[in-house]
This record gives sequence, structure tokens and C-alpha cells, in this order.
Amino acid sequence: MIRQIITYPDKRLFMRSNEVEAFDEELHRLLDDMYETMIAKNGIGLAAIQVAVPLRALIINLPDEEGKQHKEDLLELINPVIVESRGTQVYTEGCLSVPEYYDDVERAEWVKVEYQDRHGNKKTIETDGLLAVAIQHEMDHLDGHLFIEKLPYLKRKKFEKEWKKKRKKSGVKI
Ligand code: QAP
Ligand code: CO
Repeated sequence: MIRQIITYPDKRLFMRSNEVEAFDEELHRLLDDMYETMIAKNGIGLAAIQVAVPLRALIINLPDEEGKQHKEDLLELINPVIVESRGTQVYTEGCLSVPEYYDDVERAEWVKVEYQDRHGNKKTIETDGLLAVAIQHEMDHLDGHLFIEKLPYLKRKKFEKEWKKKRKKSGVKI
């Protein structure tokens, strides 16, 4: 089932999500719905809070060289923790909860992450490049942070200006 994605400035996006304790059918249904929703909205990553569920769960499905997403490559991270990181990289990020805005964000180049899979089994992943960016972006959602909060002052102002212009155009508050 495709769920509704909540968008900026919804206050729920700024709240900390809770640890997953039950690796049950309800969690599996949530993860399956998140996947369906992410694909339907042309996303490559999604955190549970984006579908209004405050749990520490995220999914990532990066496209291949041809831009195709394969479900076999789907990553599901439950209760993830970054235990090591190094270097820096800059990537132009977007977010389904901040539609139609993209900007450069600096993050670690390499990360080591401990997490659980949908059955509660403990796993570790070491990765760099785009997957490291995606993991850090989605993990920020679990702590109530959006990529726009990482922008320098003037770029944040640019975002606010564009957002207000867009809101006015769409006819809110008239
Ligand atoms: C997070 O982002 C991410 O504005 C996932 O109109 C960002 O899936 C991972 C999207 C950067 C790695 C690098 C955004 C779709 C999707 C939009 C997304 C839009 C339609 C964003
Ligand atoms: Co996002």
C-alpha cells in the first residue's frame, strides 16, 4: 500500500524516532509499504518518519549505472548506528519530504554502520560514496534532521525564499 509522505515543515519530521523492539508482521508491512511508496514517488531512500511512523527504520535502493532500481539491492536498516566514519564528500541531495529542492551537502566519505535486519539479526555494513551519503541522509531523519539544516546560512535563506514562493503559488493562506 502506498502511504502519504509528510513534507516540510511538518513538525513530526523534526522529532526523534523510537527504537524498533518488535520485529513482527506490522514492521514487515511498514517496510513493504515504505518500499512501494518510495518507488511510486521516484525515491532512492526513505525513513519511516517520512510516512509518519516514528520508528528507527530506513530503506535504500540505489539505481545501477542505467538508472534502474533492482529490489535485490534493497537495503533495510533497523536501529542503525554509525560506529566509525572518515573523510568528507559533497553530494547534491534531495528529499521526498523537501520536494523539488536540491543542494550540496558535506558528509563523511566512508562509514561503518551496525544495524538489524527485518528479523532482528545483527548486521554490519562498511561503505563509501553515494551509499554512504544515502545512509547518513536517512539516519538524520531518525534523529529529526533534514538535509536543509546542514546548509550554510545563505543557502538556507535561499531555500526558505523558494519554499515561501512555492507555497504562495500553490495558494496556501488566501
Ligand atoms: C535521500 O532522496 C538521498 O525533490 C533520498 O521531487 C539523497 O530519494 C540519498 C526525490 C541524496 C542519496 C543522495 C526528491 C524525488 C527523491 C524530490 C530521495 C523529488 C522527487 C529523493
Ligand atoms: Co530525506
